[in-house]
Amino acid sequence: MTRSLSERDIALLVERVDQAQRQARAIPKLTEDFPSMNIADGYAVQHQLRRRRIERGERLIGWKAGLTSRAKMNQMGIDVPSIGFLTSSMAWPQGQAMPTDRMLHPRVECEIAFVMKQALSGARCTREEVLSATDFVLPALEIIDSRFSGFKFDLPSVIADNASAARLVIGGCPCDPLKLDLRTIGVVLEKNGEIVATAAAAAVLGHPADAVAMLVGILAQFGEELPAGSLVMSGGITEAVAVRAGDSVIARFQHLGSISTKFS
Ligand code: OOG
Ligand code: MG
Repeated sequence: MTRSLSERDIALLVERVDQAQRQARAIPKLTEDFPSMNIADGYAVQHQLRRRRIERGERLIGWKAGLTSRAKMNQMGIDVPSIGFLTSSMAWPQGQAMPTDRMLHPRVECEIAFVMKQALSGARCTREEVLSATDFVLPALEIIDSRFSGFKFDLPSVIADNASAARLVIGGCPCDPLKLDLRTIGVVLEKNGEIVATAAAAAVLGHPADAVAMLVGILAQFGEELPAGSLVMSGGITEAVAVRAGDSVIARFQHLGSISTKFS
């Protein structure tokens, strides 16, 4: 797909989203001022934001797939998966309360994280290639926080906002994905001791490794690869759950262990 916006408009949007992310200030979705904005424009903004954050000293640690489960697609009203980048400043240690004062309207997602031992590239990456290039999988929580008012956006806007990436917590037991059937891994998400969502990992595009293959395909469109050592978040298995200061969440994954966090 070719871009519809000029370099000047892209630069303006990069500045707008960067400020919103840094100041935790809500802005209207970008297509309100730029109705012709398309997916390619969204990724152009995201790429420049990535460059800015790396220039400021953040390290690229991997990538995330977003909107990969029916639950997430229905919740957000978008049925096309997308990707975003992950940096060192987004990783949060398990066991340390996560402040919410720099977030607008955080939501928690339970996901399977992949750690890659081999690089992957190409437009037609397969599930089998992903599984054999994976060092191990881990249970993870992603904390998303849209910079758009009311958590309302369309696909070009959310791509520009780096797929709502905010923070992530990983833990549990590293497992070899070839020794498990990832499709049937069940997850129970609890908030403040109550079960708020349950699902099996097949909710993510039929198999979470397919989300990684999809991500590799999108990277290939930009002439990029998924490097060895990357962390990949394969996408929320259940709906995202809103949280605020004082809440605690735990996601219990079958076979992989639990992952929890508390918000302050
Ligand atoms: C977009 C990001 C979605 C996932 O796991 O599906 C995402 C959003 O819903 O704000 O991270
Ligand atoms: Mg996610």
